[in-house]
Amino acid sequence: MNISLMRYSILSFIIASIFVVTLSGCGSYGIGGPSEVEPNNTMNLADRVTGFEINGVIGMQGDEDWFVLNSQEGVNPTFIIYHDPGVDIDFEVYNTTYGVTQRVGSALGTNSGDAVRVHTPGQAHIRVWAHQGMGPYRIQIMP
Ligand SMILES: [Ca+2]
Ligand SMILES: [Ca+2]
Repeated sequence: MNISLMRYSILSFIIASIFVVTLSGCGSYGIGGPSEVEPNNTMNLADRVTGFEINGVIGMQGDEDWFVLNSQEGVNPTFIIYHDPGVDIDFEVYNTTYGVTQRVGSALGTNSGDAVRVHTPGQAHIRVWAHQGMGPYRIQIMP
């Protein structure tokens, strides 16, 4: 590779990198996982989940992911979260009955495999965030 070609390659790489960083930082929401469409950082923007698994990504510092369930969880579901070691991703569950929203449980431990069993007679929402680090996570829903 001659010098000018190398310069061109390096320049292209830098421009491409800036482009990717700009895109992923767009609106400060970060990239999403298969179960989510960013932005979903508030309860009003929650992504609807109809299955029994949520696959998301805490894509950047401050990313928060909200999901609304479709009643597939039943009234006494257990939620288990899995994530990479060295990353601390937490979640909490909210129940809304007759327009009143209450937090009914949270998994604030540091380990992958943290679980919580809750009572959700109404509409269930899940809020996910990172206490430390960032990366992908999976939440299993067990009715
Ligand atoms: Ca996300
Ligand atoms: Ca988000």
